[in-house]
Amino acid sequence: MWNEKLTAPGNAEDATIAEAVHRTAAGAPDQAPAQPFARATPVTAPSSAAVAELREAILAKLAYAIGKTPQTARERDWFAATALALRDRIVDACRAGAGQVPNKRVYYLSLEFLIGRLLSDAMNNLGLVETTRAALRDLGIELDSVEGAEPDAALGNGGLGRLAACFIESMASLSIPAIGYGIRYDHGLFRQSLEDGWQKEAPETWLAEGNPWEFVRPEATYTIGFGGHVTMQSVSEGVIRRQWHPAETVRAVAHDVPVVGWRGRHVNTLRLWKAEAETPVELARFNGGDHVGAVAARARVEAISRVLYPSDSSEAGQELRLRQEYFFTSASLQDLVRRHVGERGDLRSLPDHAAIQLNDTHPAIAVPELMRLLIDDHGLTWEDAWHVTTNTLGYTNHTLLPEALETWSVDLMERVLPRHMQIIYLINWMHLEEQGRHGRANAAQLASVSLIEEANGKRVRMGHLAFLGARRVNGVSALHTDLMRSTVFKDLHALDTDKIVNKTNGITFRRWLHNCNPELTRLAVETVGEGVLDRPELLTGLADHAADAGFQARYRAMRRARKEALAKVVAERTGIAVDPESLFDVQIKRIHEYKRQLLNVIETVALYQAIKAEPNRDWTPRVKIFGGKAAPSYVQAKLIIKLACDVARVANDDPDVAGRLKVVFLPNYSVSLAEAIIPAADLSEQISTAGMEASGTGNMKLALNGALTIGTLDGANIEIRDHVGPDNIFIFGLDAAGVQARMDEPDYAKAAIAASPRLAAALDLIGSGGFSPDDPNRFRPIVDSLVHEDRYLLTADFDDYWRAQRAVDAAWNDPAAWWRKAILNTARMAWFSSDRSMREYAEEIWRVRVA
Ligand code: 26V
Repeated sequence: MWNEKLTAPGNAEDATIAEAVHRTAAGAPDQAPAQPFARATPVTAPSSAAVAELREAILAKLAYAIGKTPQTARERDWFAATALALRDRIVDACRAGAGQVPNKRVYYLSLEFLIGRLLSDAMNNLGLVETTRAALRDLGIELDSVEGAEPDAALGNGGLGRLAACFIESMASLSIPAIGYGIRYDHGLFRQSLEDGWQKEAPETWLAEGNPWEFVRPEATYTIGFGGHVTMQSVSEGVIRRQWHPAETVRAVAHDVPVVGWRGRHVNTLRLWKAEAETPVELARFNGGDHVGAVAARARVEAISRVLYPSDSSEAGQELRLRQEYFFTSASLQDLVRRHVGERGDLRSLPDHAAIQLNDTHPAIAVPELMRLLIDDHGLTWEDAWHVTTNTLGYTNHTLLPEALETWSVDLMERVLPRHMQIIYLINWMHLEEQGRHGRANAAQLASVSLIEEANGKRVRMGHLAFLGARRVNGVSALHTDLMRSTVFKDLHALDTDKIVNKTNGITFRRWLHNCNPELTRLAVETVGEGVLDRPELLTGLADHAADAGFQARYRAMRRARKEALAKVVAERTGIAVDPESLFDVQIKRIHEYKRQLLNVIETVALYQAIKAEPNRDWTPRVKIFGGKAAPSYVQAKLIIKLACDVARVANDDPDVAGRLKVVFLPNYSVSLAEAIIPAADLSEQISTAGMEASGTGNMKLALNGALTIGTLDGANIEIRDHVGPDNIFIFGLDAAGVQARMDEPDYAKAAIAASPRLAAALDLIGSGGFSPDDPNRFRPIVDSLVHEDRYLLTADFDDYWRAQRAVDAAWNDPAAWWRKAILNTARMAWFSSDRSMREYAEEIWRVRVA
């Protein structure tokens, strides 16, 4: 089914660009802007019958599902009515393929799905963008404002959660039968505001007015246990059955969000679990007058799906987090086991019909949980259960940072999941025995591969557990996968050298090109043909036009329009006026020391000083744009945000640098804000300490949209360089091996600062209160941590970063060369589609056929 036919319009310098200049990308005050442009697909007017039909469907939803009239409806009501009408179309698409049981399904278990808005995705994939626009316009409503009324589903922290969202969309687009399993958090990632430059967090409330996309499935409810004890019972000669008697239980209720793939060909399900108490209220207590106590137990168990943990490293070790992990993993496994038994009967054939992918170690408790379900509930032998488990599970690692590697104390595990701890001990015992049989029994070797770490109290290593339980373990970029083999998993890798494979991340082009950048998409369609919407590799055809002045002009016009729109967003949200003629230099991602926003801020300070010293040089005008959230407990990251804001205030107010340098920290970075920023970026900052960023995916989104990357040889940056070519990217700094070597040098930071007068001067100004006259010592901790430790090698890379930035300035001053590079980036990024990633997983990990 494909509803709207795309044809290239004759008039290339189309109205949408001019339109964008005049329209404010508003959105609700606290929300990200709606996409302020017409979509690239399609250009021909939709049929009037199709428009009328959808219009009537929306009106009916408004009346009968929302209970409003067009006169009383708010934008949010129009959004809900439109979403419900489109959801019906998704259900129709779903029913077209219903009835057949697929041979094999993929189950993607992820504690995070950072989805963002769904309306534009649904419209675009159903081919109904223009039909919806026209239907709403008939009713006097603008699609842009309806889109702006949809809250982001921010059920994730950053890269890992956004990757899961891209993958689920790609699987639907490739017709890979799949279910994504996660948690339906009442409150997603916190809302960030900046009070005098200090990050403040407020709860996020995406469900405040309900969620029109979801279906509640009370019939898919499972009981999840916690605590209690385990009994043994002899069932026959030599056969002992263990039974877990949990002290506490909670119900997991399925909420399904349909995910429609490209061209509406296939629909998958995102099944999110909500925790509900078995007993909503203890009536006797309530009637006895204890109204609060009567619901206390309920509040305790329902806390499990209340809030997303807002950290993407450390802070592990909290019981609620472990309960969240077990809750969603157990519900998902019970659900898929029940489905398999219903469809096939015998659980020993599970590996033939199910591939379960663990998104990081958060669902690693799946290893003992699947064993428990198979053995205790379904009577399989240990050997059969282990065979099923290790042929069904796959594990993706997303970080090697020590503080982000999950471990759980044995004490806590024994208290919360006593039966699982028994199973883990047995897995470990057999695993270590096996080492002995292979003559690898020395204490150090055994300690390094053991599931139990004994260094600081006994703890279960969840990465090791996932590794042993999985058939394949993958990293997310070539470098990251190599480092997995040579560092954290070195000894486990030696036991089975085929187990670790690489699957470089990708991004869905539907959202990160077609939806967020319709002008560029249209330009691509007009230049290389409509097939590019299905086969991104056709983008390479743009390379033939990269040096063409006319084509460059159109590419620039696209960027210019998006920069003007972003400038309006910046003005609305920060009050700062930025000039779209300037180079827009963008660093958008979680705030983390290893991502080195601080390196960028220090370079900004050095640039500020240089401009003030030589105001009459022809400086390249730049706007430095930052966006990102810090974990609420991450003191240093919050101080870096404050520094960026203080530098911004001083630089933006200084007439000496006016017209040359502006600094902006955009608050409350989100998926929808990313959709507004990325098409407007000229320069993409990917400057992590080499070896520390597993892959990055923002780097791919920005390069696809034609921002040039300034970056280190880290994560997928290396593969991006390989694709776009070394002349079309600005690489600087130490590589991963260089970082390792430098870390072993004593006092390397002091030496680097002494050798760089520019760095020393910038640090002096920051450390002496140059940006914080009200509190001159405010940033001392930042400067001190650089001088005394510099764990992230900022000082080592600073001079080369400065050099690379000046190379960027020079390149910007040669527009024909700059735009050629930008176009070549777009032309050569097709490989980074998450469709490619998903095909690779399907073939090499899941062994499912892709049509
Ligand atoms: C760890 C923890 C530790 C306990 C507290 C909560 C929590 C939450 C998340 C994590 C792991 C975060 C790992 C992560 O997000 N990695 C990112 O994954 C992206 C997708 O593969 C990748 O592009 C980024 O480079 C990588 O940092």
